Amino acid sequence: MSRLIVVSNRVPLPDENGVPPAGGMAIALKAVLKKEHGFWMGWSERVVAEDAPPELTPLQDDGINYQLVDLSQRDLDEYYEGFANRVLWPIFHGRPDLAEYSEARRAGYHRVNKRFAELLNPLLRDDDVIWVNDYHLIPLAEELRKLGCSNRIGFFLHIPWPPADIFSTVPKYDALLRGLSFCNLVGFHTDYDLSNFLECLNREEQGKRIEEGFYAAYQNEFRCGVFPISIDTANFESLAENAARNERLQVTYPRMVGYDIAIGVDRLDYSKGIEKRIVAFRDFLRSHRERVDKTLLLQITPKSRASIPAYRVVQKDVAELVGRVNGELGTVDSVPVHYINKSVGQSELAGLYRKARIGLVTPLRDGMNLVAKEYVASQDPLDPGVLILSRFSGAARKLGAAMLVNPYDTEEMARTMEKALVLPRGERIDRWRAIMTVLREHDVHKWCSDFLSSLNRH
Ligand code: GDG
Repeated sequence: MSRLIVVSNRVPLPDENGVPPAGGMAIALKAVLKKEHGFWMGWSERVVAEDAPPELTPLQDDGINYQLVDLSQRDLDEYYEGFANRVLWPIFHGRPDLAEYSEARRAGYHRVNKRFAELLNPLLRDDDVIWVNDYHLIPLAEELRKLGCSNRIGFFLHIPWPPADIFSTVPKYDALLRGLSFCNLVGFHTDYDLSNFLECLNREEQGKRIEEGFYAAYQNEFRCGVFPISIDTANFESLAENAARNERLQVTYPRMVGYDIAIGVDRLDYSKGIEKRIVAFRDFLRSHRERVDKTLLLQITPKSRASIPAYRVVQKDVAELVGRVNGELGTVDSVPVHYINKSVGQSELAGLYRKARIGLVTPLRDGMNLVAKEYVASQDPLDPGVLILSRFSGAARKLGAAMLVNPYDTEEMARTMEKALVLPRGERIDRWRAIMTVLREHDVHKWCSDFLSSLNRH
């Protein structure tokens, strides 16, 4: 029987408190792995000496087999934090001005991908199917092929693929395009990402469409496709429905009763548009003074990549902005922006989504954005809140029934907040139903099975 081998930088093991990760992707892939008896390979989160011999540590948790790779501090600095998060992440999100390229980082990225391949290859059986996830591991398929691996390899990109002019600001970008051509299937969230990728191939005069969905480049032939990721919709619906019993929510929510809540939930990242959202909220309150003391923005923002300078800047800027807005519009007994710089539990989060009249999901650029989908799935069907969604998120492509906004236009966002708050219940229900039809048909299990059946097809 063929096995599924999932490879990603991080693996979904429980945290130090034994809490399993809440992400839909982990839930869906774990369900498939349980059936197909494969394993999940990724970084062990252990940092070892540079001269430690490379080895894999097997581990079992919750019925899933893992194979874990240790990395040295230099590996992390160059591969993970360096090339992946300081070069690829900003450029793929349209911010080449924030990229901090160095040749050492690029070399470290390729070195760690090669090491992943050398460790994985001896474990493979002939009919294993390999699913590589995300921008950390773009060169992995090529490294595996160099070692003689002829297994089926699929790659899925969780972040946007940028337009060709932006992509080509990555020094030696050609190696990334060539690397992906060694896969059998390359998957993206949206048609736009796919067409950007194909444009990059064409510019190199490498890419050629052979037939629908099949392409040739760098002497390789491979399939490309669009697979919009989603959430475990049914699970989120019942989580939100039952959240009223959540102990934390029973303590926190009573303090917000009587307020119209707008909720934002994002890792603290410059791509998420948090500052422009707060400015828009401030402008909305400035032009609707009657709503001050009656409306609050609950911004839940766990820290992320705090050792990277661009992230420290956004952390400081957001905190200062929140202080200024609360200073200007707060009163003795109320503050307009509740800014929480840490993570909250998933059941409490689902309960807070349900209580919020507005879901504010306004990234400047986002591959998909799962928060948008979680917010809608958490609503009370008889009295749902309204999703305000950035046009530049992958989610906007299928969720046209949300109120779509340009996240750079803070005045438009402010006006849309007022419109959302006065939207009649009938229209809120219509919009909610239209989105739920999409989310129920296209949940994360469908994402997973669509990708795997395309990978297994020939
Ligand atoms: C990347 C792409 C793409 C956040 N804060 C808390 C919390 N979260 C959870 C949310 C959601 C997840 O984290 C964030 O997912 P997103 O999709 O919004 O964003 P990224 O982390 O940037 O993910 C993105 C995704 O990959 C999948 O392909 O959609 O475009 O950038 O699930 O709920 N969860 C809890 N507490 C928090 O405080 N429990």
